[in-house]
This record gives sequence, C-alpha cells and structure tokens, in this order.
Amino acid sequence: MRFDVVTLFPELFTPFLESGVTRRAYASGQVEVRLWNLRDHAEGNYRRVDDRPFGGGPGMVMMAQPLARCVAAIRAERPRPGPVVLFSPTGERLDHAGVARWSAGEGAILLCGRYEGIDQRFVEAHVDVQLSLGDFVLSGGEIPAMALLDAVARLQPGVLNEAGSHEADSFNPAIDGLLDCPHYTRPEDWEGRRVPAELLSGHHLQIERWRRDRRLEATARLRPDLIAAARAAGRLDRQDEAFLARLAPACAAGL
Ligand code: 9D3
Repeated sequence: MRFDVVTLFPELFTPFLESGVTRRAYASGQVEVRLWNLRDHAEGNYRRVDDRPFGGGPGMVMMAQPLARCVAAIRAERPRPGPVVLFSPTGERLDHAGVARWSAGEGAILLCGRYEGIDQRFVEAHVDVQLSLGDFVLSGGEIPAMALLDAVARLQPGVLNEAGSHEADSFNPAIDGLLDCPHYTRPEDWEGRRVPAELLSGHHLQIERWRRDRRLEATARLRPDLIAAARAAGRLDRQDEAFLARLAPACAAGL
C-alpha cells in the first residue's frame, strides 16, 4: 500500500521512517510513504500557503489552491490514490478498528493541516474523511499522520516478531479487547521490589492464568466498558467470569 503525505514539514517524517521495528516496512515499500512538501505547490515569489481568515479572528488559514495543486500532482502520478484523509481536531476519532481497515486498504492521501484550519471549500471539494487522535490540541496533523502510519505498519505481516503477531490482535475488541498485563525483566529483586512469584515458577499454565487475571483486573478497574464489550462478544470464559466475580465487590467500592 502507498501513503502520499502532504505536509509543510516533511523533514519531521525522516527520522520516524528510519527508526524502530517499522523501519523495514517503510524501507521495503511494504508500506510505501511518499512525502510531498506543500510549499513546492504554492505559487508566486513568496510561495504562500496560508492567509488571513475572512471575517477576521486569530491565526491563519491554509489556502485551497496549493492543496488542490498538490493533490492533483499526486493523482497525476497515481491514478487510484485511495481516499483523501485530513487530520483535524474535528475529525472522527482514530481507533483500532479504523487502523485495521486502513492497514487492509490500498493506501491514502494524508493531509497534515497547520495553522487554525483549512479553507472549507477545499475540504468540501477534495477531502473524503477527517481523522482526529482525540480531544487535545496539537500544532498540526504531522504527529497524527505518523501515528496512523506507525499503527498501520505494525499490522503488516512480518513486521513484528512472533510475540508481536499476537500483539497485532491484542487490542482488537473483536479478538479480546482487554488491557495489557504488567511486564518484568531482570533483576528479580530491584530495590526491594520483587518480580511476582508466579512469573518465576516456570509453570506455563500458572503464568498464563496470572497474566489473564492481571489483564481482567486492570480492565475491570480502568475500562469497565471493555469488560462489557468482551462479555457481549463472548470473549470471557467461565474461569474469567469466576475471577471477575471475586473482583467485583472491590471494583464496586471503587478500589
Ligand atoms: C481554536 C480552535 N482550535 C481547535 C481546538 C484550532 C486548531 C488547533 C489545532 C486547529 C488545528 C490544530 C492542529 N491540530 C491538528 O491538526 C490535529 C489534531 C489535534 O490537534 N488533536 C488531535 N487530533 C488531531 S488530528 C490533527
């Protein structure tokens, strides 16, 4: 799949694309990323990409014309570029189900907004979907675009190790949708804090049960909505329910 990223700051993407477990996915073209500098598609000596808002008010607005010229250049190179995505604080929230859909698709054009917003006429003419990371304010769409690319790259076959391929499904509410359990590594005793004995026991079944119980416990305490969803999807077995039943009074007391 191919993602064409339109941004005023392409240099932000370079270290991101060259680092970590996802690097090979980008380097091999398994997830092909093309960076487009919006400034290159602006006209005039000043290469303006923003202007003052009609009606007044603070901040600047991204002009429609440079964005339209850049999208046209992408389409000229790539006949079926996929949907045009605008990262925007007013977009729909990106979640695992959304990431899973993008990771199974052919790619997209990713527009990274800056300033106060984008001329609405461009949005109406060219944008297919608007995505947000949540209700907090960033300075632009670059970090959200990297978040989508990273999450999509992780789901590609072969990007993670064997443990990771399980992880690919581990936060999918359709698979089990429970929060993760705690992790420990050496030393066994760190400043008087010991690794839970169950993890040192060597008993595979006991370890798996301990991890499952910690996941159920964390989820029941922090995200009871996910317990309800897992139950409704038939993802909790009798042992899970027995554990949750013992936990319930403490949870009800808000502990
Ligand atoms: C004063 C109104 N602001 C909205 C809260 C204007 C505004 C702030 C920040 C407009 C754009 C931005 C830049 N943010 C993004 O481009 C963005 C974003 C975000 O800020 N939070 C979560 N997800 C996203 S996706 C793109």
